[in-house]
Amino acid sequence: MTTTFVTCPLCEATCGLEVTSKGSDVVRIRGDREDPFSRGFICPKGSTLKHLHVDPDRLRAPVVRDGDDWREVSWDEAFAEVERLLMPVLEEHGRESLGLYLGNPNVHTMAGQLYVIPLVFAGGSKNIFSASTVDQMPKHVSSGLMWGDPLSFPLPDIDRTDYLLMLGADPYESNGSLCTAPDFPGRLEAIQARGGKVVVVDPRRSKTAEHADEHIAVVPGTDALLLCGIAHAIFDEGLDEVGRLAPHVTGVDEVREALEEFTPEAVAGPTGVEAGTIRQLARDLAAAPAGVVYGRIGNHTVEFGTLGAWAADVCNVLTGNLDRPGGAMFASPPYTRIPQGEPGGRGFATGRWTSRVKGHPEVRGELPVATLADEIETPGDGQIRAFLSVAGNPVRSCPNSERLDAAFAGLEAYIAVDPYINETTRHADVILPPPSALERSHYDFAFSANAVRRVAKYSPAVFTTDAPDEGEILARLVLLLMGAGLDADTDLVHDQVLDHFVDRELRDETSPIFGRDKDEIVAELTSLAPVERVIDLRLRTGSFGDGFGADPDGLTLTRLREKPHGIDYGPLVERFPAAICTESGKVELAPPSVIDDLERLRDTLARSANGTLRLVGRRQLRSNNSWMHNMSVLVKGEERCTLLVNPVDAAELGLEDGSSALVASRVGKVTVPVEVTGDMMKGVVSLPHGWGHDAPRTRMSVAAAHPGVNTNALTDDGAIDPLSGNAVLNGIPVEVTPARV
Ligand SMILES: Nc1nc2c(c(=O)[nH]1)N[C@H]1C(S)=C(S)[C@@H](COP(=O)(O)OP(=O)(O)OC[C@H]3O[C@@H](n4cnc5c(=O)[nH]c(N)nc54)[C@H](O)[C@@H]3O)O[C@H]1N2
Ligand SMILES: Nc1nc2c(c(=O)[nH]1)N[C@H]1C(S)=C(S)[C@@H](COP(=O)(O)OP(=O)(O)OC[C@H]3O[C@@H](n4cnc5c(=O)[nH]c(N)nc54)[C@H](O)[C@@H]3O)O[C@H]1N2
Ligand code: SF4
Ligand SMILES: [Mo]
Repeated sequence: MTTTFVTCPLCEATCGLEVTSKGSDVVRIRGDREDPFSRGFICPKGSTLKHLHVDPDRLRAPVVRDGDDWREVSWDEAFAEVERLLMPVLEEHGRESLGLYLGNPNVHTMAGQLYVIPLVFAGGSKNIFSASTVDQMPKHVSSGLMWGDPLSFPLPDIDRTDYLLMLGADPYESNGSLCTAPDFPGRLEAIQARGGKVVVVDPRRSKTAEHADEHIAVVPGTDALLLCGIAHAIFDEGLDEVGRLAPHVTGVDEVREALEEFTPEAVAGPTGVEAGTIRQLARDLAAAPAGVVYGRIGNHTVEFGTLGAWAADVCNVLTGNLDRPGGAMFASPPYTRIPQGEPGGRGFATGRWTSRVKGHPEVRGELPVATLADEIETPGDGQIRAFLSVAGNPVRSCPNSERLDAAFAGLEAYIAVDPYINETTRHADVILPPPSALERSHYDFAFSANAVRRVAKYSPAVFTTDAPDEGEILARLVLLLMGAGLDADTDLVHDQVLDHFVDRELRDETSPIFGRDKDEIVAELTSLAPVERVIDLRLRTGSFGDGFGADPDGLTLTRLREKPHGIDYGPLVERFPAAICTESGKVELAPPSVIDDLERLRDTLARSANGTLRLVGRRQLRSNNSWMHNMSVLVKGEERCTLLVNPVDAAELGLEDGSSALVASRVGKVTVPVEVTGDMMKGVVSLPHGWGHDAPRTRMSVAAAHPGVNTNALTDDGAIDPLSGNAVLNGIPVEVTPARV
């Protein structure tokens, strides 16, 4: 029996797992009680790493499409086929004819962290799309505009806060997002146990809302208005006290002025939240020794996503809670250093180029995935004809996905890096499957950079495999796209990845290896595998690193491996003002583009809460976006893909619990079982996403037996938050009628 301690790569919580194996079999997976961060917590998905590993539907070898069937081929044949199909299209139609979609699991793999950027460069196309524009792009934009760094998310410091106002997040099901905190529910209960308060704003009484001290039902899509009302009340009642950061914040008066019309009384109608409640929220936030406003999916994937993301932080700044313990803190993962010195930097801008068909501005180098079908379908120079997807299922994850499905069917060449033949990859010509999560090592660069504690953990691979790892697969694609041919050595790419990180350190005056000899540094890393070299380099140059000799007792990958449960370096620390990298060197509370966009929000003050029925989404503990419905342990039991309907609405619409409803939107319709529940706000219905596994030519036999329906057949690709390009996935106007069966 062998025991291996690893980080679960399935969601953002990064729980420590204890994996017991015998030979090539997994005997047991349970929570690692000695993991200093997750302390034994595990959700029902964690142990399914075993089921994923043994799933017969998971591809072990590349497949090439052969009419309606698939043919297993060797890796060499597969890459030869990729070259044969892809390169002529790019040669004839130019680089812009290549589209890329980078899906959610890329943030959970080392390959995604290290090899996707070289892939994007090698592709040479601006037609880059990712899950970010169906998710958190508004928060990147507000963070970029406010403190100059789109990657610095303000994290609710839940372990130390006294007051948490949470909008559009359901961590009892999702285990948290843009806030990595394993056992999020337990940490919320700890706030209550120490006398603090948790308030949840959600049109549905979610499990999280049920456990909160207060649940406030809000009209979908109106959180930005609500938050502006709270900010207004903070000013109005003289509760604004920026505190320590006051000399480093600019734009307070502009915000006060811009929010003049957004009185609690004015926003009460359209949000459905009483003015008195809004004023009380402002008072409670301001009165808490440390409090924080935290918004997630329901505040971001909406019509006013960027405004909502911004307004949440306006409230944090105005109450002195930004970068304050117990407030909204910024992560300081051990593989980075805490900025020192004077604030200021290059700032953040979007719109360096625009999408061809609809002119949407680029944000962080990518275009809104909601416009992907436009780019594939619309003829002309720069039309996408060839496609590469890595770890994504956009035909289920993105708005108006029936249209996207048809668009994918018309591609001239499509290559997917994915372990499954799902609703999207079934359109591929070649599928290149990475090994399972138990067959790769891991260091969570992505989520330790959103974590509420400063943790370091290395996960060795549980099993070895002869198959190429995902970094190797992507490296071969990089070489192909660079025109280096089929026989080029992937070490070229691996070295380029390492070079990038080494060069950055050697140039950085704050690095312990600033100005040192490159060969000497690289020589210390050469005995390691490609990914491990980067991990070692980053740990050694990070806050606790050995600095390649500067601190002989400091952290190295070898020392971290001696602590298989990981190391906890304590709670978050203040980073501002030094970490502010706007051009002004100040926190910009009133970025001009945001203030301009308030005009659009102002127009909604006249909207009434009643009238249109609106569709929202939800997550479920036993489900993970679109790809884990093939695990029978997760999908067994009652049907979970149901339409939640308030009893009053159900009576008006003629729907009964257990009956079928036809849900129709501007772009599509689905027929779905109804669950009548007082948990839903009147006028709002809810469907989970990621379902709809009844498409032909997929290979997910368990999922196909529990298909559910695709909610993104209803979401509208024409609706986009203009500042971030994020899709609007919540608050979709729908009509619901009894379905004739
Ligand atoms: N209506 C609605 N739609 C939504 C959302 C919503 O709330 N409502 N949420 C959105 C959000 S937040 C997100 S992040 C997106 C997610 O949507 P996607 O980016 O499409 O990601 P997944 O659905 O998680 O699909 C993951 C794919 O990656 C594959 N995969 C799994 N592990 C690996 C691996 O290690 N390597 C590789 N190469 N592939 C792997 C799986 O087989 C699957 O095909 O969905 C979005 N869509
Ligand atoms: N089990 C499980 N865990 C997951 C995932 C999963 O698919 N399954 N996906 C992972 C991913 S990729 C992400 S991004 C995170 C997301 O994690 P969360 O942000 O916690 O997302 P959800 O659980 O979808 O919670 C969103 C909540 O917003 C509410 N809502 C909808 N519209 C509105 C609105 O307009 N205003 C307000 N205030 N609320 C609204 C919904 O009712 C729902 O309760 O979860 C991650 N964890
Ligand atoms: S909460 Fe997330 S990280 Fe933890 S075991 Fe479940 S899926 Fe894995
Ligand atoms: Mo996500």
